Amino acid sequence: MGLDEIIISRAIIERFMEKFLDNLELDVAIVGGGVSGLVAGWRLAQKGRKAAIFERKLSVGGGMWGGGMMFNEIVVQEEAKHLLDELGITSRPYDRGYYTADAIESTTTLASQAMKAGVKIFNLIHVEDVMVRENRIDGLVILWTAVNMAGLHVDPLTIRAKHVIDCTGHDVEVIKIFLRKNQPASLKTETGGIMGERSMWAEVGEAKTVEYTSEVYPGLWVAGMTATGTLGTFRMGPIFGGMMLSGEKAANLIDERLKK
Ligand code: 48F
Repeated sequence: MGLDEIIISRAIIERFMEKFLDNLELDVAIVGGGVSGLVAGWRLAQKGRKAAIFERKLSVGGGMWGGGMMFNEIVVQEEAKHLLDELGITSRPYDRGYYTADAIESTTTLASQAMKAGVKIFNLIHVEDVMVRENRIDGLVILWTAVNMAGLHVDPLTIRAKHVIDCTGHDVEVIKIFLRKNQPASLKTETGGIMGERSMWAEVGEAKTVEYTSEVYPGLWVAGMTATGTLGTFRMGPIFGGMMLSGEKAANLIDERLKK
């Protein structure tokens, strides 16, 4: 066949715009395409919910690519092994309930399964704010990452969502922005504010991160390291079961809520 550059350009623009327009109104907007965000998106899409992930970087996967200190293997504990199996990620038993998996296979398979389940991923988009209506989160304010990096004076666009999950990891980005812009709003935490991440203690950190995965303000949820940092517990380091279980828990809780 002959190739026409303009047809190629038109195909990209039209198909992207179709996808983008179709995702302006969502059941769930997930901020951050790292481990917890991808698992949450995967599970929500499996349950038939309209969910999309907004990731500011070129690639999704967050902290999973690099394993521990760039040794590209991840460790997952027994409690989350069912998720590796369900996703089709090859794992190997290591010792008494610990499993290892290749970090690249884990990341690419998770992203692929999330997309195949039906979640849409928009990369290169920075979430810079939320929309709030009558004491409830109403959606996201988004801008191209490149615009943000260049410091250009360009106004953003918006996504309406019934629920927003902050899966931005250690940065706790959406929660921070929300608190800064909506004083005197407070979160469902001990102080009403961000409790802060503590030093490393894998066992407690993993369990608490899953326990703390919750709605901290009407319509605003925390999962993954954002739950760790918002409700305040120990970091867990290079073990990924808690992140995966946290994403799954957020999806299940929101799905239940959407049924009401
Ligand atoms: O860091 P990340 O994977 O978060 P997570 O799901 O998992 C944490 C683990 O990777 C690891 C760990 C435990 O094993 O300690 O660090 O909690 O993914 C966070 C994603 O959010 C994106 C960021 O680029 C990354 O891919 N992100 C952060 N801020 C924004 C954002 C933002 N404002 N807008 C869009 N994406």
